[in-house]
Amino acid sequence: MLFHKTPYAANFRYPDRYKEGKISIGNAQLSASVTAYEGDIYHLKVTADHLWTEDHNLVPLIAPKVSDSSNLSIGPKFEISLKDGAGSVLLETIPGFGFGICGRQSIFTFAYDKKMKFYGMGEKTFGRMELSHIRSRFWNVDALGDHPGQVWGEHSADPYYVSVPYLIVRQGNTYLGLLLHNPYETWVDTGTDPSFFGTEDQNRKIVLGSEDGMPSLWILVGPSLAELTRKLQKLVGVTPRPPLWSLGYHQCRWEYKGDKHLMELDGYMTKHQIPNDGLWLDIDYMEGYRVFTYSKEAFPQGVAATIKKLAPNDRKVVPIIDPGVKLEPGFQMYDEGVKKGYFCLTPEGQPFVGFVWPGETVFPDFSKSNVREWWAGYCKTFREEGFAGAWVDMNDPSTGAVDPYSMLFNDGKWSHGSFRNQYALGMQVATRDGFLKAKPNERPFVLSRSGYTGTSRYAAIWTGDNVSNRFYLKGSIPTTLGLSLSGIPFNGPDVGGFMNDTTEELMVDWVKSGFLFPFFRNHSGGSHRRQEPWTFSKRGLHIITHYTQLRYKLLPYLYQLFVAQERDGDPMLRPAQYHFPNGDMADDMFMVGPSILQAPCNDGNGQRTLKLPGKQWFDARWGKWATGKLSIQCGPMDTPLYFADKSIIPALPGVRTDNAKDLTDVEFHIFLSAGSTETDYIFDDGESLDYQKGKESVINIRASLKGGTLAIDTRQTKSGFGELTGMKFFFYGEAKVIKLNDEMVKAKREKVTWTGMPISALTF
Ligand code: NBV
Repeated sequence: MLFHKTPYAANFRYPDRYKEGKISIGNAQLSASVTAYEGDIYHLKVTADHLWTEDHNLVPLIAPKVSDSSNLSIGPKFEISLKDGAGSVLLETIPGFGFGICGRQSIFTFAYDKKMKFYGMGEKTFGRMELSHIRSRFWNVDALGDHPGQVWGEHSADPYYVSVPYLIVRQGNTYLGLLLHNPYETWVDTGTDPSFFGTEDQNRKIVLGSEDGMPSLWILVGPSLAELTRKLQKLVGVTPRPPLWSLGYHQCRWEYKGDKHLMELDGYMTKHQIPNDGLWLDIDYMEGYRVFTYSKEAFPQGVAATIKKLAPNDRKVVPIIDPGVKLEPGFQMYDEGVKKGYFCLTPEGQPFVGFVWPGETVFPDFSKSNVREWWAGYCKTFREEGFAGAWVDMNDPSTGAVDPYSMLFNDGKWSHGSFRNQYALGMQVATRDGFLKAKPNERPFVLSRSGYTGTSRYAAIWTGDNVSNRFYLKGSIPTTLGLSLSGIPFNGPDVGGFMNDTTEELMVDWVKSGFLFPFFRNHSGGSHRRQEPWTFSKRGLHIITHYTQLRYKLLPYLYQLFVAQERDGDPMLRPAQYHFPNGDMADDMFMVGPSILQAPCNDGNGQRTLKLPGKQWFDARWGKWATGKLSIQCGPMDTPLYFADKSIIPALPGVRTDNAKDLTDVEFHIFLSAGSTETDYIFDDGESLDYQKGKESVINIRASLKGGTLAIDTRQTKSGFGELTGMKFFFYGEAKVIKLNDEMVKAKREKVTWTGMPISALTF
């Protein structure tokens, strides 16, 4: 496959006629279904008996109700035209183009306008939010193994681990989404110059194409970015409320293998007062890299004994699980899989052999439900032994130096390309299921490297093997925002960088930039410099500890964002345009929910400029209101972080020196310059599925500031999980008198440290 070339629209044939669901292209007859759904959502699907007969999608989308009103019209040659309510064209095909086929390939092309802007595309490393003039492929790769070495370091590699062929098209402040729901290899072109030389303008097009498989295009109209993202998320499936511990700080390294490392890490975390929930085991914990085994030498008293020793500090242990099964007669998984026909086959009908850590390796065929069940059984046992979550790696699937095309699916009936992009998804479904089988009332946590549309329902994503350099640090913002806008909201990079030696400066900047990302894990390759917090200078350790403690302080707020994700579909991380529609999307800042804006100094020179959107923000460094364009100097300790005016942030009390996180004992930080605001604070046990049966509580908090009097009102609106055991208020604004639920309260001052110097806040 040529990663940087894509099929050309002129080589496709376009319909001669379209009538009553039948498309004619030359002598070929195809069938089309065009369905309108509530919310200005449309689905176009084409089938053809001689080309594509089976839908290989593993996880169906969740369509809203069918609607009888439609702004989408289809012309006599299957021309597509989408208008807004006022009749203006939002998107249309170019005469002579539109939907086309070339053998088994299919494309949808639309007219390109240079005023259009493009975003999304799932997991990409182009280093920017705006994606005009890009040809990009969607084909899950082991980025490090499948791209030539020269691509690594300071360049973007495309395609990447996760495939979500979803393109956001922006015109002014109207946003549309185009989602290809076809698991085969797909590609997107956002108006590139086909001549390669920058001379061709008239042939620029928007193209969404598939190498094979049933053409299936979803068109969603926002019109705002927030509405669009919610519609997409509900269509592909929201992320279920995760266990609270998974939102904590995770420590990982390709070296940790057993009792000794885990106990050492536990000791250091406690000694340095670094709150930490997850301790991760990389491949060396296994017995000769055999999946679902662990080395007796690494766990002399067994896994359960080590996990028991870690229980007093409530550390969770998460092991890596690779899909490749060692080809070794006598190894139980191998024998079982061969006997029952559970492995992917070659066209010759024998198990496909690749090369991964254990040497020659065969691969469970996750397209088959009995294989997923078999895999789930092993995961169940792992959960029962005490492992709290699963880290599913190499599920691109990575086959080492072996070309993967002869790895077939579904008993050899499905081509490699028909399922490759969903291989990780199948593994996620099975792994999550196994954890649920072991603990039916516990929220499972699965972290995956590769993924596909729908992964959001089963796993979080980490963005694979990055490099310890500024290119990847800076790129982590557009990459994670791209995923967030494309329906994969729970994600984050290896903080500090996986490959090469990190430096203290880089690590500290990465922690300051990433400490509020949805997923927060320090991970590094074993042959590089260690990067646990205590391996840096006293000052480095102090800064990393401070921001980790700050993440824990803000956990109740982060948790609200995950609750909102499941309920409404909003991603935790979002560009400022999510709330402030005007202006271009910046590559170097982001919002964490509706109330926090971060603009880290990632250039390494301690300075940057920033244009704050909207009106006023409370600058967490200096404890005062800020507005408009700012020229910023960043000290080693601080980072530019702002709280939105009119926001109420739930937080854990005081400074968090361990991982205790009782959601019933909270502070509310009220940022209010004038007027009024309100929020709902939702809390539950943070780990079980009881919230689905109503075991959660909701407190409504209102604050209003009038004539120097701040009035705060709290009202419990749901009590399924009881009441708060502690509640404290902090106010950032100007008030002379404070009234709390009609009772007069005297305010006193308290020092709170957000990111820079201690801020004097009112507390009562
Ligand atoms: O299991 C070893 C690594 C792991 O640490 C990393 O996070 C994965 O992305 N794994 C890839 C395999 C080796 C990569 C060179």
